[in-house]
Amino acid sequence: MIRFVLIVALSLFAFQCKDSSLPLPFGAEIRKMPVDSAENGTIDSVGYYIPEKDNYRLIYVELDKNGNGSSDEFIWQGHATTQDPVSPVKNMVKVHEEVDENHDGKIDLIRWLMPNEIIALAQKDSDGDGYFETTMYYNLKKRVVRREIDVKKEGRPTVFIFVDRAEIDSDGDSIPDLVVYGTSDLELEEKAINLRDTKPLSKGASYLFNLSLIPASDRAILGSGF
Ligand SMILES: [Ca+2]
Ligand SMILES: [Ca+2]
Ligand SMILES: [Ca+2]
Ligand SMILES: [Ca+2]
Repeated sequence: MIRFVLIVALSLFAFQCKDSSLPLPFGAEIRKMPVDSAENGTIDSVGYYIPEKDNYRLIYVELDKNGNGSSDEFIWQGHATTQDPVSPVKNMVKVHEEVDENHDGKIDLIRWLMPNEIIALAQKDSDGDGYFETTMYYNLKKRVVRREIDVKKEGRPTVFIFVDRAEIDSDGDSIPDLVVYGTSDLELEEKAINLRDTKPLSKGASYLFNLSLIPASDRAILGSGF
């Protein structure tokens, strides 16, 4: 329910952005608009906007989704808006989003977006230690098709999880040399991290180095050379 009200509140706000095609005036003043999106008397969102002639341009929003007084979603809006198909409302186009999914006050998920809420890339701090060890690549159907995990937290991934296999760089030269197969993401991650049921993998057979070997529907948007 909170989510629904929130979307309506933000959509209405965006509706005031009649024309976003004008260039930003140099040195424009940024203003804050607090919103009680849950309508319970407590401010849980704040929008930052630039006032223009007969127009407000929303540029950044912060939300407190669980109402504990600390923001857990931070959204940067792109230059454009999109027309809602069923109402006169114009929707925001997010370009960047940072989320505190477990509400502990620290960001644990970062997303880079394209129009229509397609996610190009996301980074996740799965164990909450402040180090973003997991990078997720998406396809155009908004599905994660490759997950790279920096298992040893040394600045580069060593496990690459695709839809039906995981590749492992066991000797740290950034080239996968082992492969495991499985049917679920969890199974693949467990096998890859524990080096269970591994088989040798040549560079020529690696999905990471030969993206054309991957079925087209399972290729990531970024870097697949469509
Ligand atoms: Ca919160
Ligand atoms: Ca967190
Ligand atoms: Ca981490
Ligand atoms: Ca290697």
